[in-house]
Amino acid sequence: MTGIGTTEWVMARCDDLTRHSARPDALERVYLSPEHSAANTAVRAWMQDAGLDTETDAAGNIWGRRAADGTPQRPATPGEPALVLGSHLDTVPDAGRYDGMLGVVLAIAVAHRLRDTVLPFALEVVGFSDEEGTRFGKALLGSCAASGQWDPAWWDQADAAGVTLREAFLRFGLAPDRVGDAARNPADLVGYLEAHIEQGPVLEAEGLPLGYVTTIAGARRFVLTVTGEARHAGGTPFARRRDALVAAAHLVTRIEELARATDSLATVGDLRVEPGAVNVIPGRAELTLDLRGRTDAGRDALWEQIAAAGREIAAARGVTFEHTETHRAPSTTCAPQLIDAVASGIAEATATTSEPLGLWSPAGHDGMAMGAVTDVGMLFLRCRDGISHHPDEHVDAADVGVALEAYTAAVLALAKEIG
Ligand code: HGY
Ligand code: MN
Ligand code: MN
Repeated sequence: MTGIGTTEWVMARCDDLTRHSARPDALERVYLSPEHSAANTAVRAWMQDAGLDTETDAAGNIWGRRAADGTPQRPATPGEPALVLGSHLDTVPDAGRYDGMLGVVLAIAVAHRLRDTVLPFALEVVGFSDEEGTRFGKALLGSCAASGQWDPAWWDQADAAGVTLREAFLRFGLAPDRVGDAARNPADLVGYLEAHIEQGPVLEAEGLPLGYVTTIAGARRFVLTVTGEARHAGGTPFARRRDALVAAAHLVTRIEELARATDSLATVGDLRVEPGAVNVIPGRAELTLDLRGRTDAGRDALWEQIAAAGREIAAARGVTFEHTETHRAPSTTCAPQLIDAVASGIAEATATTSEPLGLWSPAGHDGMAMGAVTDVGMLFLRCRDGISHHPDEHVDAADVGVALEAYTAAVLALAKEIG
């Protein structure tokens, strides 16, 4: 592969990965899909071009590894702790091409740049298979498997077509009862260092191409169900109605009111109504709720207020309110040693004397799972107008070039520190 490890190569690979989509008109690549398999195949080849031996683990994550002396080595080879670089390859519906994918491709490029450099640790690159949780609800499934946090209760989560996670595993060629084999031994890990677009406006507002992450916001996700009575839109006077959609609409605006009064964030991303006919009063409304906060306590306090509001609205409108939690991940503080390495990498790459900027990430990342087994650090890249989870997601090639230098320098700074 010509130019491997260059900015042009990185940008072109992110473009390549947009080919592996479930839709011809938009980018959508979910866990255990044919597109997931195709993306893994493409990334595996690029890892091998970068001098890594590769393997798909028992949860569908794609890994590459080289030993400390630079020789290709089977991923998860015990005995030589590894620094893991990487991000995720799955997407939200109608996604941008950099959320996740840029981090995986940058990690491969850094591995190539260091292929002839002896390090005090092995180097691994991972493409996690399900950070978004788009298909089954629970997010971070790939990194939860890698960090030994798989919960058997997840097997029965089903996608929109009713295919359970267990069934999807089998169809993908994975063995559900072997998912535990993906768990990495903490003793075999030096740390997890991810590069990712900021997915927010701060770096652009500060006029900076890069920053380091201090903490990643903790997240919880729910399905909220409001049940009333489906009735004739003409024959049912208002006094007799138990309209699930009107009650849900009140709840949606109440959720925003409550969240705006805190420093947490709440989003209702999807609302489905049954039976969904123009002349039938909705009998059932199902909403998704995404909650995240600077602290888990703040996030959880907001949830208690939202649940209380749901109960109040249900009582007032004669409907029922139920909730199911589908995902929870703790706020994660990045390790000082990795923060120092990333900050020194940024300082070297941007040749500035000013202190690199540290910022918290309201966006979730695989580091929230990997933090259970190893130190976590993140390098953020500026993205235009903070846009993400949208096809207009954009990074400047110049910023990617600086990130390549900073990411490489961060690995070398850590090597020097540890070596
Ligand atoms: O939802 C998030 O914050 C991440 O993009 N999965
Ligand atoms: Mn995302
Ligand atoms: Mn992401």
